[in-house]
Amino acid sequence: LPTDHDAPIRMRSSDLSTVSQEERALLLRRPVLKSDEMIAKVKPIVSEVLKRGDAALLEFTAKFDKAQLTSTCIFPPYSKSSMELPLDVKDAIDQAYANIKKFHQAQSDGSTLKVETMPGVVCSRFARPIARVGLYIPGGTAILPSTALMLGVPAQVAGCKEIVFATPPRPDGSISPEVMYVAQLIGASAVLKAGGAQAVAAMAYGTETVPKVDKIFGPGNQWVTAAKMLVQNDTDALVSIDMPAGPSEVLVIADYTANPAFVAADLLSQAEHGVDSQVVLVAVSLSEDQLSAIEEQVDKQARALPRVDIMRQSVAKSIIVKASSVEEAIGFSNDYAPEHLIMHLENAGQYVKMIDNAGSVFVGPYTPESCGDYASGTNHTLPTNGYARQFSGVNTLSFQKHITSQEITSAGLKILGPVVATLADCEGLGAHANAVRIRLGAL
Ligand code: HSO
Ligand code: ZN
Repeated sequence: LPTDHDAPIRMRSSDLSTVSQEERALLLRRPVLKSDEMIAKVKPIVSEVLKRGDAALLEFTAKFDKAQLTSTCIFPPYSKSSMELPLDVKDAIDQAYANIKKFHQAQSDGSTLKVETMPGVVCSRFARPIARVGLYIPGGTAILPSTALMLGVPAQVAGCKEIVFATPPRPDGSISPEVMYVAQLIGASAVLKAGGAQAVAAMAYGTETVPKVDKIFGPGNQWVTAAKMLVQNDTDALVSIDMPAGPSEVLVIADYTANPAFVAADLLSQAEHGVDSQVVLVAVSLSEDQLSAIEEQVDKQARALPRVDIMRQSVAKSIIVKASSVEEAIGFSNDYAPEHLIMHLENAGQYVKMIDNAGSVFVGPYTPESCGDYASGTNHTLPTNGYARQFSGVNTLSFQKHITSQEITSAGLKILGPVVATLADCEGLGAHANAVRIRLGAL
């Protein structure tokens, strides 16, 4: 479609004080994802990889990524030439790695939880790494070595034994040096040169050369997301996934203290991700002048940025919601459950306790989302599409599972046994009751 380059790059406005319940519900909605249709489309790709392994994988890579490969994976030791980078980029990756590692190490659950529920009845719980994980690193319109860090670091910190990266190769068959450098930093055991549904299938089932994994992580386009959903439901694959993924989104709450240029910059940093990015500004009692200042900045900054054509489309689908108090704004945000929430508010920190639903929160004028996207330490793989209501972002515990354990002494069984026998009788499960009584009889 031809775009009108003179048309202003601007968002639509609504006012919470005048919208009906139905209109408010529409403001909270994301564009519908047709997951059934997509699952039907990826099914043949997934079955081909399951049936024909490497041969199918290489054919799909030739077809979709235009890369003619002779092997599916790169295994360590990775060559120095595959990760050659300018020194400033290397240093920046190293600093991001250190910060992300520090924050994710602090989340690691190394201790054993132990509780004596009755005298002689000790219950405990401890974490173990998921042995083999597959990390999908999108290619597409931007290379995302930051996603390699966000998935790779917690996998490494959690102690996963096998960490497989998957990322679409460039047409010459190579992988970006940034991604290779991160693979080396986090100790990835293989880099699968494939993308899309075919990469997900290869990791879910394994092929002659691609290691099978136990859990698949990472954002991706609709094909990747649908393939993840499909393999998760296949008991033969015996694989789980991190979370349902949808287009990236940000909700910015701004009051009269907000710097219009900062607000606009934050909105655009999310809008540049893709034409389907969701950007919402909740304006708290802003005057018309203050609102126009933000709108002018959106238009002006967007025109000067390299991905203006993407932003033109995503901004056009985005909304400004007028609220008359911070409480009303946060109430709307909690109902929207944004992936990212940025608070340009006077004393923003005092409102964090009111946030019930959000993937990650950015507090105050000097905390751009970009810092969390790359290098402050928090993870950028976060729940979208309203799933922040029930999902956490990727974190160290996403790469571990918990095992419970119990040890009961004979004294413990004397007091707990009768309780269990009664309940087992109640359910008519005599063998359960017997397993207790046979011991009580021996005591
Ligand atoms: N904002 C994106 C993550 C990202 N940003 C990667 C830049 N690179 C989704 O949370
Ligand atoms: Zn981003």
